[in-house]
Amino acid sequence: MSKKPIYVTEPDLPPLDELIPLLERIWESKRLTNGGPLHQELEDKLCSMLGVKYISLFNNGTIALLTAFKALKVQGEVITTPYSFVATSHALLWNGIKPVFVDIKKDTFNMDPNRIEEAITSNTSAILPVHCYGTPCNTEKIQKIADDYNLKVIYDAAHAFGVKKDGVSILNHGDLSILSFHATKVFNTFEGGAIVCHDMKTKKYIDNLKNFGFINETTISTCGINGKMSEINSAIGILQIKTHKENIQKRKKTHNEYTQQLKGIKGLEIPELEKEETTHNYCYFPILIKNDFHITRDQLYNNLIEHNIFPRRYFYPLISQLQMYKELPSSHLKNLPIANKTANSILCLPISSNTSSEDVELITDIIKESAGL
Ligand code: T4K
Repeated sequence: MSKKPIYVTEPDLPPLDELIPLLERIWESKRLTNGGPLHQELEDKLCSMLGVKYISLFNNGTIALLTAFKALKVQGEVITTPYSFVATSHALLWNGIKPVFVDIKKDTFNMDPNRIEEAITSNTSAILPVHCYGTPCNTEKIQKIADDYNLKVIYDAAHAFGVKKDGVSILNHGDLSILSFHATKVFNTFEGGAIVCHDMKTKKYIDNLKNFGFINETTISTCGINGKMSEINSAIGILQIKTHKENIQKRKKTHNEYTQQLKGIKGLEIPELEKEETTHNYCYFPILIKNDFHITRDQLYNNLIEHNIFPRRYFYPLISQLQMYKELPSSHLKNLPIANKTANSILCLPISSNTSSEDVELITDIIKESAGL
């Protein structure tokens, strides 16, 4: 039994004394939002840290996603994954776009590129893949299909902050990528998000869209939204950059400790998300609880909760099973066997830069006991 609750994650917080001088700058300037100096500084710093050309900060990842589809004037149908956080598909529905779900690959949890072409119709205008748990999608295959059928690609990269493939940021793929800086993410600004794009013209349009469509005091060019990140959130982000690398290393240590402790348990699979060519961010530690485990996934989930440990079943239920999606033809479970099986066996164990070796030992001891060991 853990004395303190251990949640699926714990946010990184910058030292308060480092925040005070930035708050003083805000108080002095009285510039609280609408693209102030800290907002500009964070955009510049993130571009060089992530290795991307242009970034537009947002007040959260969901509004960034909504805006991305507006920015590219996507309509009709968009091919996406049911195995994600609801925001992925909600962004489509809010834009009046019909999601078309395709199954995932069992080794990556990402959209299976081999299932995309059969889902394309004359109404398809884009693909919305998710780099689930920070594991890169097969960007080459997806881009090839997009090029062949003249489709846009918008990556939901909410989990993929800092992830690289062959030394290059995966945010450089597709037309746009969306990040989330929510409290539960590896890089947080309390609430926040961003769109990464590859040219200045697109960035300008996105910045215009996130500020109601204002060009100047009297000219509103388009039906925009309020998606702006405030100066306080930007200040938090600037400070988080300083400790980010160190925090990822701490997560890596926890990841390795879990892997060491849990290997070889019957019915428990540790997916190999970390590939040689990728720089991982260790945002989640998913395990799969199969039918031949001693108890069911939900019994294990409840056992852990009884011990004051709070893992999460990300992503159960599938988005396609939710009331607002389940009548879509592509939501039929026959179309999504791997996603369905995965949703029923997934468990994300607690991981953060504050997870201690003792926490891991406690959690893995309960799992071993639950496995009848
Ligand atoms: N696309 C994908 C693929 C996403 O995963 C997400 C968000 C988005 C898009 C949308 O981005 P945002 O609009 O959120 O920027 C959480 C997060 O709220 C959500 O951001 C995230 N994905 C999703 C995977 O997880 P919940 O409902 O599980 O959050 P909650 O509040 O239950 O938090 C989980 C645990 O974290 C808590 O038990 C304790 C800890 N926690 C949480 C908060 C909010 C803290 O310690 N402090 C905190 O302030 O959705």
